[in-house]
Amino acid sequence: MFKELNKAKEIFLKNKNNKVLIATHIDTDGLTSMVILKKIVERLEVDADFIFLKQINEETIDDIDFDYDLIILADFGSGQLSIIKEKIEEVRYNKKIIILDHHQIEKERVENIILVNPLTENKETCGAGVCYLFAKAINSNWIDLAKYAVIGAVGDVQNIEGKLKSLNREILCDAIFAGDVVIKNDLQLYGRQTRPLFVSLRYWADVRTDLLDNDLNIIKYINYINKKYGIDIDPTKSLAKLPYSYKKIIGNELLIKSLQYVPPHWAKYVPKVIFGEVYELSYEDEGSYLKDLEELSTCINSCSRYGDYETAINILLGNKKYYNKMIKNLERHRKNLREALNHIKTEVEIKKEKNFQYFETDKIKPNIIGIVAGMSYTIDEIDWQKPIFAIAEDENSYKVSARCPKLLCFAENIDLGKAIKIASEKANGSGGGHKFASGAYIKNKEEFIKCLSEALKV
Ligand SMILES: [Mn+2]
Repeated sequence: MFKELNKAKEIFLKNKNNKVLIATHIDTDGLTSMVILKKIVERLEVDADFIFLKQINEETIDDIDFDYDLIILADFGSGQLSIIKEKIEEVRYNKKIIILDHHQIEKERVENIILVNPLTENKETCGAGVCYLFAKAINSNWIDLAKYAVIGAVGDVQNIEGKLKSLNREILCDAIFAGDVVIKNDLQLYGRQTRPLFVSLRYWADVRTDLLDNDLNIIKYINYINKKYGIDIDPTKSLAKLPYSYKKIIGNELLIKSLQYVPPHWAKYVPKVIFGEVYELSYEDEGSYLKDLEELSTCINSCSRYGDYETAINILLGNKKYYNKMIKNLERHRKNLREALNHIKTEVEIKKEKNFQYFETDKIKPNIIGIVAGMSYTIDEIDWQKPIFAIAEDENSYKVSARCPKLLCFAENIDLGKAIKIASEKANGSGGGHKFASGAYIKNKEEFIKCLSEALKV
């Protein structure tokens, strides 16, 4: 990979005075990739244009203008090598393409493509992580960009096991050394800075207990803990405001409770979904939506998933003028998620198969269907010990998003990325992703469902 990084750097510097096109994905990782690349071209005074793409496929490949002297793709491209190759041949593109990515690599050798991907040496980082390593290859002093890679890694849930590892760990160290990011140990509950504790507990779905979506039980539970330990946890305070000693007590109690709800062979993985590291931006205010990286990632998604890249990028760049706009976007995003969940609860049939479950809808927009699929584990009717596939209509095809609980992923060795790739290719589509979260675009949903059960066994 470092050989490829150096090659990429060499070619980039050779094109310093030429026209460069940079295309990135639209999620948090794609946007942080874009910010890093934007900083690089600014610092080197390179003339570059930027575009965002939801994905690369036979149709969207035409949105990439092959008149540029150099094309850089970030946070996608590895899985679309044959589509890119076809296009290169069609337009007789004889210049270079640099791919900075971390997705599964399609087995296809393409001349003129420099592929930088940590999977080639079994390491882990996100798209923005690869962009950061690219930046560092150019100038090793640019550790001020490391924080964007850490945000990208959290956005891509690479901290799934409670901490960032592998290359992400090294990048995290740079971000800490630069003074931008701090690590804390905390409970793995969402909303550490901005939600009352009882709300964080309400939506905690990594283990389905009697606390899920049940405020009355949560308040009783906190009272019980307070009495048992002679302490005074205030459930209306955010997690970030609680003393560490209280969090340890809550965590231990949560562990004891959770163990009653999981199959025996899952038990050893439960601590990982309760305790772990969290990451914060050192320079943001306590209680701000931008402080905790998980929450920040939601903010970025709430802009970028609806096409408001300007706000997302400016928030990442620290431009506070965009804070109110972002909050408005966040409120709209939350409202859409709430409505989508309600729609699943009341109007959608959850179809249960032996080793998975799925639902179909034409009411949830493809841009949030993946997030909604993940949140659907807060719904009673969804079996929390099986993967879920959500199928949404998208113009003339279907967008499928798959999710599974972290514990299922740890204990059962499920690989949703592999499964969705196999099944989607049999359904006139394409897809891929990670073990616990993946997505696809397909034409034939009956065929897709038919193939899925087998694909999940591979
Ligand atoms: Mn990514």
